[in-house]
Amino acid sequence: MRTRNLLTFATLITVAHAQASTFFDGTFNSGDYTLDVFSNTGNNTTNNFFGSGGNPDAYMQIFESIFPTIDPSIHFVSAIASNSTWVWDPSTDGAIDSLDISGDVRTSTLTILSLPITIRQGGNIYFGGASAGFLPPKNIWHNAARTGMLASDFGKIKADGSYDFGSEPDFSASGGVMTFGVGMFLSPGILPNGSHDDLDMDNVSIDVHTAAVPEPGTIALAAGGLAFLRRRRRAG
Ligand SMILES: [Ca+2]
Repeated sequence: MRTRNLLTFATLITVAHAQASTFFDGTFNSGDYTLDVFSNTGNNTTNNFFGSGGNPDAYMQIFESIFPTIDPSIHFVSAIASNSTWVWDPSTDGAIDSLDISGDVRTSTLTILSLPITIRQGGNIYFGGASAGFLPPKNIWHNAARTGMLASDFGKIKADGSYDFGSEPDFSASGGVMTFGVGMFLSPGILPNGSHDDLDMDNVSIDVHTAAVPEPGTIALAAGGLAFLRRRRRAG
């Protein structure tokens, strides 16, 4: 009796694998941030950095004063503080599936409190926010968080400081390089003439989730065979 393995085979298996990367700031180096402001009525906006008083210690603030000569009922302002170290290139870092954002926010004015995250891409700036609640107590830190944000959850900031939610960033692999940041946005009528709005921020994080991609790191071998039994009988 003789047995022979006639066939063995191996199968290469690729495993879909989703990844996440996190940008975080709780210490706020002023050299990392660049402030851009868009408004239909002019602006008096500053990006301020403090070493104490945050949650804890260092925090960052965007401060907007409304000129006494400006009619607040028409006043739009969008202030964007982009972080030059928060850069994502979809062509090399991967297409983005979704974003999770979180941060501690505080204001000395009684306005709607939220954490606005901004994306600069291809000369445009987009923003999307996480709410910390409607008219929360002022001068108290609140956490604002939102998960699963898609490109459609962001809208483009227009040159006059208003927003267009019909235009969104490109999260695909062919999308341009993105620089993330934070911002503060005032819509008409929020504040009375001659007053101000400020947004303090600490522990800001952005989790970038990439789309599932083939991962060649896992190889599974499977072996099988056909056994042929050949009997020969020889008549003696
Ligand atoms: Ca801090």
